[in-house]
Amino acid sequence: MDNITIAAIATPTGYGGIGIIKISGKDALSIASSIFQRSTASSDKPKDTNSSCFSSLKSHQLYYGHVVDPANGRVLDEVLLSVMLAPRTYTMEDVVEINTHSGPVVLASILDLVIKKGARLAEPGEFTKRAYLNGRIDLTQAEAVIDIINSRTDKALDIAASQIKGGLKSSVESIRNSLLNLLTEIEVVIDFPDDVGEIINTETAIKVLENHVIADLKDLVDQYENAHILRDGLKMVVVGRPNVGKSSLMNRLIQDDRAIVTSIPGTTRDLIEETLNIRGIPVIIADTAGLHETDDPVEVIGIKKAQEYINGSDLVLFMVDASDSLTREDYKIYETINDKQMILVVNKSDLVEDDFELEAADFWKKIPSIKISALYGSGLNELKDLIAKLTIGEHRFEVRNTIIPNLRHKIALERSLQLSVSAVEEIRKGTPFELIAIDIQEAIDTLGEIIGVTVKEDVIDQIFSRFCIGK
Ligand SMILES: Nc1nc2c(ncn2[C@@H]2O[C@H](COP(=O)(O)OP(=O)(O)OP(=O)(O)O)[C@@H](O)[C@H]2O)c(=O)[nH]1
Ligand SMILES: [Mg+2]
Repeated sequence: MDNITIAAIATPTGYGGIGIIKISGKDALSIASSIFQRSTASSDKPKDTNSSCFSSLKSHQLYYGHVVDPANGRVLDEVLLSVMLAPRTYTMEDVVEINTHSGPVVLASILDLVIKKGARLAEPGEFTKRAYLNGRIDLTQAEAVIDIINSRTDKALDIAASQIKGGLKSSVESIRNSLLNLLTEIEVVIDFPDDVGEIINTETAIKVLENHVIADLKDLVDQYENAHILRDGLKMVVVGRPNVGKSSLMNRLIQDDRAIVTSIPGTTRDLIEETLNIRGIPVIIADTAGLHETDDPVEVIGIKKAQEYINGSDLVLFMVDASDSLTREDYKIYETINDKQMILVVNKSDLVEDDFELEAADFWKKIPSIKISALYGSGLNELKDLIAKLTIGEHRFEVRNTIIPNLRHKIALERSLQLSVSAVEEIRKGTPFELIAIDIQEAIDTLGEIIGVTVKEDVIDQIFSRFCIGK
């Protein structure tokens, strides 16, 4: 990390009430002072700039005044300046935020001035990266910042909020500390091999590993398996042959006329993605081009896109038309998706009798299925219940269970679990402690990757590249 002062527009671009330019670093205050003229309550006219008065500015206070270009005296905006001095700030550096009126031109002009005065444009996530590198937060808390911003449901927000408070961090730290304590004892044994019995009780060591390491690691991995979808979202795709009603269902679910619906087969040619909330699960739903054999070059591309999307999806809604007999094409589509978790959605049930049963091959009977009418909206609640049941099973989401690792954490947790299990086996076998120490050290380092104590530069870069500029 260089220690150049950084700056960025921290609010979304566009027209609005307030826009914020954030400056962080050792020169934040002097840069802000060089373009800010403070006004007193009795006069809202800019006064002469007096940079030295900035030394008297108190931390965590708001100051009223104007941004003025010192080169020509041009007043750019009436602003509020928040001054926050290190270390009690987001980055643990001096931070100044200029609250301006929000418009693309005014924000860009003020940012430009700040850059001219010596700040560098911040990279995506660089403020949060500094908070991490300066030790205010660990890596899981930094990741939670982006999760909070991206939360699409209340539950996703609860999970991210618990992580930003350090819930996952302290669970991982506590497991890591148990391993560190054990390693310290083992290292003493290695130095004084004759006193093994006095220094370490192997039964106690195994108990520590089993009760305070392995059990807790398993819990966290289970939490991921059971509930990560609540945060990461479910990738769901509607597939079927042309004209069965895929776009009608998508529109119904998102309650918007997003996709064009017509009675002409082959209406949808491109892939259309939307997000929605189904029983608290953030769902990304995709409507696809009807799958069938065609020479139409546009449809061919659409069908290829659909097939690629299906491969990366978590759940397929396989739609067939109740008012029409199943065709060879329906079976062909089934062949391409049968390794996926799916729901057979029998649409247009309004056109058939209530006791209608789909005449399908026996092996289809095992697929969870539901009758709906996308046109009239019937069966949609049952469909949502089924989606939730298949996704999070019977697991009830409890607030106390908000510590939910992400995929990066889970991979590291599994690795340290594997190492700890093997350490127990080796201790039982009487393997020399030198060798056991290697496994334990690696388990410690792997847990360190989660919280960012032992982590490679490229992992850090990859995490922060997901951020937006100004965060
Ligand atoms: N009666 C009835 N008609 C429906 C239902 N769902 C869709 N339709 C009609 O079926 C036709 C095709 O609907 P779409 O939603 O465009 O079907 P699609 O599967 O997206 O079609 P492609 O994009 O061509 O693959 C339209 O005329 C819809 O109004 C339903 O539940 N009942
Ligand atoms: Mg369509």
